[in-house]
Amino acid sequence: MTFGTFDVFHYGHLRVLERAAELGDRLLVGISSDELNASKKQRAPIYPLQERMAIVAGLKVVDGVFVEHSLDLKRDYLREHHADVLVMGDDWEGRFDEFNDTCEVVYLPRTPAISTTELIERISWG
Ligand code: C2G
Repeated sequence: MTFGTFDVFHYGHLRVLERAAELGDRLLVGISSDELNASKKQRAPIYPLQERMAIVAGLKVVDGVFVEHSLDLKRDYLREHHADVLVMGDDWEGRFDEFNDTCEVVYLPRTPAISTTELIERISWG
């Protein structure tokens, strides 16, 4: 299982999902709600939740998606879906170690030099 906003989907998102998929039999992805994203990133996402879910759900390596309503519900999501492994990019290194009592926690190196924030800035330069 992994989580994210996956707004303005890019190669870094694809790479973490592909590597996460290699760590188990099925990959489920929690997609942050528009409200959760606004609190995490201090801005509304470019793409609404339904579109962000459809893009991730359409990927060959993804078996299912669900809505992540709050960062505080992560243990519930892990239990509800019987997750064996929680996978996150290493910008979250250490932040989810508390879940080691529920599942394996794996942090993967981020893909360098690409982020949604940076893409938005590049595009806005015109
Ligand atoms: N990511 C990556 N390389 C990048 C950009 C992102 O590996 N260049 C990874 C992040 O580390 C994360 C995933 O892609 O694991 C999704 O990134 P975001 O959509 O920015 O998600 P985030 O805001 O980190 O939300 O409950 C956890 C949060 O919902 C995670």
